[in-house]
Amino acid sequence: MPTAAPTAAADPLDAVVVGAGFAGLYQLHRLRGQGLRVRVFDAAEDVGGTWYWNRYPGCRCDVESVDYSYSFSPELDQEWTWTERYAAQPEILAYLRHVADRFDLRRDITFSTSVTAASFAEDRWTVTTDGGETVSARFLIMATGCLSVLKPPEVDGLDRFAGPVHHTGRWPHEGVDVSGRRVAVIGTGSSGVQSIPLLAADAARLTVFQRTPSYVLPAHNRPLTSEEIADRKANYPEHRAAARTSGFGIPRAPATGERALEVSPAQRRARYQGAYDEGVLIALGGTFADLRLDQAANDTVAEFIRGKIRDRVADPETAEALSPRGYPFGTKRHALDTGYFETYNSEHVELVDLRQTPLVEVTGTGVRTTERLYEVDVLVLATGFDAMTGALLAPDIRGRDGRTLREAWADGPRTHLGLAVAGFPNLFVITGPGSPSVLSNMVVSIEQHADWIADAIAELDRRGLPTIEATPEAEAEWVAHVAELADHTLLPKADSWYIGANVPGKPRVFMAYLGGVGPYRQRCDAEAEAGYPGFRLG
Ligand code: NA7
Repeated sequence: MPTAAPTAAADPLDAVVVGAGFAGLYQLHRLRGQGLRVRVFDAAEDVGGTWYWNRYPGCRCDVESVDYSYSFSPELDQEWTWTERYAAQPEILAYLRHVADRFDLRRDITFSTSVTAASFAEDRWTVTTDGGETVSARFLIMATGCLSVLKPPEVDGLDRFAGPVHHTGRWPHEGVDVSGRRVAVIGTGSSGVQSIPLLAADAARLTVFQRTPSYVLPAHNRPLTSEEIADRKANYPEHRAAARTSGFGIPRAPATGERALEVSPAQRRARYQGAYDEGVLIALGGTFADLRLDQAANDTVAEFIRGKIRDRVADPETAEALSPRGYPFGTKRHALDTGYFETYNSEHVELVDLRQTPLVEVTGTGVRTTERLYEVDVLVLATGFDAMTGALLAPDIRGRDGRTLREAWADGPRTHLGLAVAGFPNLFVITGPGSPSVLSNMVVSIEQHADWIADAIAELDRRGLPTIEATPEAEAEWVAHVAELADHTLLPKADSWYIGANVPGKPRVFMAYLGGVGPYRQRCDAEAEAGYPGFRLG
């Protein structure tokens, strides 16, 4: 039975939250807990965000399950039991569905609905959806995820291809049967690295089109033992607390401060080998203090990884083509793999090096490079996302005086603390540009932001104030600080999605805060404790 769409007047919401992934679910739970009326919109048919959409074979998190999970509920920690060291997508989605049910979140979520526009006037946001609905709320909270708007490859003819074309970020729910078929994969970032071994296992022939080889380290994924689970369940509070003050949102022993070139080559190698064997995303980068800072130091770890690729790939030419060169380790997102390099030892798997023979077009029957046409039946695009700003700029968001967010960010994203934007009162961004976000354990960063936002709203309500807005001065200072931290490192050197380089025409601005999760939390807490000096409270 159709229901009447609520009108702005009939539906005096406190907050609209856009997105029902890790961020939106927890934000809803928090705000509801302080008695606010909240409505969440999500384009998907169910909760899950990135874990709803990314269903490609092999999709799994590369932060350990026991770290990549909510910390806000000790009961949830005890009830939920992860089965693998690195949970696969179906298990993470099941976890988020469980969270939605357990905390009765679905009743405030409208699914299959995108927010298309939002404008601020008279202390409220008016939010419009693609369902034609308009709602009004005091606060607009973007929980849209950092990697949710797809980036297709820049190649002509995709629409001419006769067979199925699937982006890894929109994989069909029923799966894709590639058995006996010739499959092409374009892209060798995390999604390519994870899916290629499984696609190869079923396909008759697999052709991988690689533009930039990734630094790839073994995940050493495995089932968790009952002892490990019992131990973690007994120690969750300590572990969660350590995550919150750590550098990446993952508890690790503090770095020693030792520099890579201070030790002998044998000592260096032993240190790298130990980290390589650990199978932890941040272990290798944490072996020496200067790997992110000094090219010569970084060269040593890059060469160590290239040596491992030579060990794992039988054909020397293929090994060389798979070896990352020309950008430092850790400056583009590296990946954890299970059997990635060994896949290229199979007769039916072929690597096409697009640096030697660039893509020309997709035809009705396959993919053409400058060298030849590769005929295939299925085309897989593992070509990534319009990262960090894509989903924030997709709706038409208008702040004070009708100024659009697209105008405000024409030269790159600008935020105060990655949380708020000058000229856009009562708009909050969860894990926005200028916060640790993608350079951290996302769940830890999400919880921190959702808590900070909920506390800020509670403070406004306590003081009876309608609005909170970042000042242009605080924003400018924060933008400069984020850039300065990045410029101190090797990270801006690479053409990565951290800096917008994967999307033609996107401003080249380093978008993540590099000061670390713990110090960043302290900075945000200090802002609140000092009465929000970087904000105007109206
Ligand atoms: P990524 O990491 O952005 O990887 C995309 C890959 O697709 C990467 O190898 C790109 O090469 C390649 N690509 C993109 N456009 C093209 C074109 N036009 N031609 C050829 N190759 C292309 O996305 P993922 O989905 O793998 O991973 C996203 C994140 O998910 C990951 O970082 C983790 O945080 C989890 P390029 O490097 O641009 O030369």
